[in-house]
Amino acid sequence: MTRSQTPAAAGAEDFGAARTLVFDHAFLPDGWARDVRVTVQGGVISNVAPDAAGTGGERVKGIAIPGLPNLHCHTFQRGMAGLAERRGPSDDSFWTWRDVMYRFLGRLTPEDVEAIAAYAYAEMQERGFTAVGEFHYIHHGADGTPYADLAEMAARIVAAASGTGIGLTLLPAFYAYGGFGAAPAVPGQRRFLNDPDRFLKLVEATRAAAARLPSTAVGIAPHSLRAVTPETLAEVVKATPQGPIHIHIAEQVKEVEDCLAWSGARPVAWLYDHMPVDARWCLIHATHMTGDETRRLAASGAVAGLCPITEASLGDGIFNGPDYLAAGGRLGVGSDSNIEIDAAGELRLLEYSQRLGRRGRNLMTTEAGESTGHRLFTAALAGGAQALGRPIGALAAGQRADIVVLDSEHTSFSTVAREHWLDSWIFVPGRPAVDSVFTGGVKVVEGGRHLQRDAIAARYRVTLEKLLGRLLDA
Ligand code: NGQ
Ligand code: ZN
Repeated sequence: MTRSQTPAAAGAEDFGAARTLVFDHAFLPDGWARDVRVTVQGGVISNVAPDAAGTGGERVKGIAIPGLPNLHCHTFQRGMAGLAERRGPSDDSFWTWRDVMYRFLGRLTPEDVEAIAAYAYAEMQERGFTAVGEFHYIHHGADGTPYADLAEMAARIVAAASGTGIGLTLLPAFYAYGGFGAAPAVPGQRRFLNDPDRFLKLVEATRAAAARLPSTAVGIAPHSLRAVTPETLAEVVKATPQGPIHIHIAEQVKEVEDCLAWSGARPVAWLYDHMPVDARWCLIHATHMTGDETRRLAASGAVAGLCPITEASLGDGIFNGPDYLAAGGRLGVGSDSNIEIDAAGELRLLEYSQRLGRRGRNLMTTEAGESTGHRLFTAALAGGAQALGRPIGALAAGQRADIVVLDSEHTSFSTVAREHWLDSWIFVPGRPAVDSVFTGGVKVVEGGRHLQRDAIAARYRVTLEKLLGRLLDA
């Protein structure tokens, strides 16, 4: 099967005439407003006017909020969700999960990756995410041989995003070694490997593939300190003067111990001692930090990329949220392994994990009287937009028209005043609350269902049947 030709379903790149949408309610940068007229041109908001009832435009029932950026995703892992939840022969851990994950990805063809990505991206939009940062590391064929087009897999990600309408920041991962100190890679990592030269060619080829979906941003993602050496990390960062830089860091205790044994420093401290970490950077997980590391991350202006559902699933630990917020740190959320895709759910677990660890409540706040939902949501909008390098994160002129509309008849909203709506959306889940979604001003979800759901789900089902049949035979 060739790459999907699905015309942007989605039409996220509909550069046609201006379109005017009028929302019953909308969450604007300075708070809630009624009868909000949003004018969209070329996928971007050109004007926002509150109290605009009766001035024309398409009426949209419900509560409009900016779509949340999903800043960290390995989309293919959606296809193995639930398949590593069985006790193994020895103690299960992040590392035994990783073995299952490597076994799964060893089977994936480019067609499979595209089919799984399309399904996950459609689901993201149904659950409140309108842009995704794809931390992309399956580059080569199963034996490690590059495809004829070095960016074949990246092109599949672009095709999937294009067919669903989700906004994309593509982050090709640089992966050169199997562990700290240039340890050799294991066979399960063959598909990820490049030296700096070939990686930089891959980034160029990725930019060419991304140009097919004009709003796509491209950055780089040194996979982790485990997968690079100081020299190769410095080389790829130096050769990439623009765009986001994402890296997994300090997710597991073993990783911190191995880093200490290798360098005498903890991962986050090592990174700050050796690299020019600034607002272009997004540190994924940063679970295990000292107070000093927490303050350095906050002061640098980098974003902490938190993935609370995956971090719970993998047994990583709990991010030091309250101290980080008190130090003015920026954060965003990601669906990472995609075992559960839900924007509100990530924010909820970010707060609940703090409550469980610290035995308190409303911990991801700094001011008395502050709404926890409001703080989490606005922080993750700003941090997510920064980390994805995209003009998103607010219903305001100049931003992409990526808008999630909540069902105003849902009891989470219909029974409470609007200053509680974000808390209700995040903390009172029940029936899914997303009604419609617009990306680039074009409707992609209606009645809680992606408009292409049936075709995308059918292809996904066939793909999984093929893959899991083979996995069971293995
Ligand atoms: C990944 N995922 O690259 O998919 C990683 C696991 C690793 C998370 N860390 C593999 N959640 O870190 O080596
Ligand atoms: Zn990850």
